[in-house]
Amino acid sequence: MPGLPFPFAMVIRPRCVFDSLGGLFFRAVVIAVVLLAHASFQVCHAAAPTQGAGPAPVHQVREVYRLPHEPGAFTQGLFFVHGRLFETTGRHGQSRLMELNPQTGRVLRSRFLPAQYFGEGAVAVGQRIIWLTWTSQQAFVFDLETFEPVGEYPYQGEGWGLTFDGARLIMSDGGSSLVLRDPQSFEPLGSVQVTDGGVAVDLLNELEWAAGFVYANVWRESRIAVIDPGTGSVVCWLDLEPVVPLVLDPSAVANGIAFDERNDCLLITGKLWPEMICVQPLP
Ligand SMILES: [Ca+2]
Repeated sequence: MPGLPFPFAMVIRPRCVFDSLGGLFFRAVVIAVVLLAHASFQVCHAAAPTQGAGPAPVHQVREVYRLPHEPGAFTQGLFFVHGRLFETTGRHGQSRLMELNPQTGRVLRSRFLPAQYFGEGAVAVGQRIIWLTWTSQQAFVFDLETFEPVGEYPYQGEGWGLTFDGARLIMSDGGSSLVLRDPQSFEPLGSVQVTDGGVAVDLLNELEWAAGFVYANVWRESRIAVIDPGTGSVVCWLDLEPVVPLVLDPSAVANGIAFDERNDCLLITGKLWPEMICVQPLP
C-alpha cells in the first residue's frame, strides 16, 4: 500500500471484530462531527413549538466576528458559495451583484443591473447566480465566475428574498408565504405559509437555508425568524438588536443573512449598515 501513511495502513487489515467496531466508531465520529458543525443552532432548532403553544421563543445571539460593510450598499441578498461571499443590492441605478472578500469585506468585483431594475435577493445554484428584481417580475441569471448574464426567468408578483435548500429554490415576495421553485425551470412547485403560534408572519424578506431550516429577515424588524420548512412554523426568533450598528437612516433595516459554514455562524448585515456581524444563537 504505497503512499498510505503508517496509521492508516495499520487499520486496513486483518478483517476481524475490530473492523465492525471501527466501523461503528467511524459512524459515531461522523454523526458527532455533523452535530458539532451545527451545535450552536440546535438550541433553536430543538425548540419546535407544539400546536397552540403561542409565539415561538426569542433567543439572544453571541457575536463571533465582525467585518466592514460598504455603507452605501442597500443590501438585499447575502450568501456564501464554498467560503466565497456574495451580496446583491437594490435601488434603481445602484443595484449591484458583488463578490466580497470574506476576510476584509472589501468588494472584489461587481456588476450593475440596468437602471430600470431594482435588485433584490439572490442565491447560487451550481455555477449560476439567480437574482430577483422587486417589481419587474423577472429574475436574472449570471455566471458565478464571470458575472456574465446567462439567462432570465419571468415570474408573477414581487421578488424579495431567495435561497436554495440543495433541491428547491425558496422565495419570498413580501407576504407571509414562501414559494418553492424548481432550480432549473424556476417554475413554482408549491408554497408554505409561515406562522408564529398560528399567526401569519408577514413581510418575509431576505432568506437563508442553514442546517435544515429557513432563516428569514422580516422587513423593519431586528429579529430573524427561524422557520421549519415542512410546516412553516417559526421555531424560534433570533434577536439582533444588541449587535445592530447605529445608522440614522430609517431605511437601514436588517436585511442580509449568509450561513458561514466554516465558522458555524450566521453572517448578518442590513441596508446601509457599515458592518457585517457573524452571530450564533444563545440558549
Ligand atoms: Ca441569504
